[in-house]
Amino acid sequence: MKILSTLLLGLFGAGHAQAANNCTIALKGDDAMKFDLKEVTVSASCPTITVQLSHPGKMPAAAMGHNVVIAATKDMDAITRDGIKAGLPNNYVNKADPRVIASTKVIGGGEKTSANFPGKKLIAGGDYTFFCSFPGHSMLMKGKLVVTK
Ligand SMILES: [Cu+2]
Repeated sequence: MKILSTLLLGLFGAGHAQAANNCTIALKGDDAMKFDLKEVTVSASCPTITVQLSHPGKMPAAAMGHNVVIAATKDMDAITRDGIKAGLPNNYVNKADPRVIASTKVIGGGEKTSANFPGKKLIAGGDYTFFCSFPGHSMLMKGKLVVTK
């Protein structure tokens, strides 16, 4: 029993060490208007952070489209409001908005997309949120982006 718990501790320890240097934000957004994760941890020391989004649903982008926007939590509401004005042709993001740290295009069921940004755009310990800026979705489709050094 003692050996087993030591082994488990070892596994958990390794898992945490890996998470500390994570450079990928991988999310799924489905027809139920949900992301599969509520929290993702990335490192500000990553030269490049990759945002990966897949939509395992069936509904088209115009009806149940999803994107991923990375921003400071305090900017989420304003970015979402401006994104609605920008519309679907602009992926519900105002491209000139300096508050948007990163964003993917809007995809529908069966599609995948990704976007990259430098880790240095994030500050370790900062208050960041990932969310979908499709109108009405950020109420449910959001999560905490934890940033380590
Ligand atoms: Cu969405």
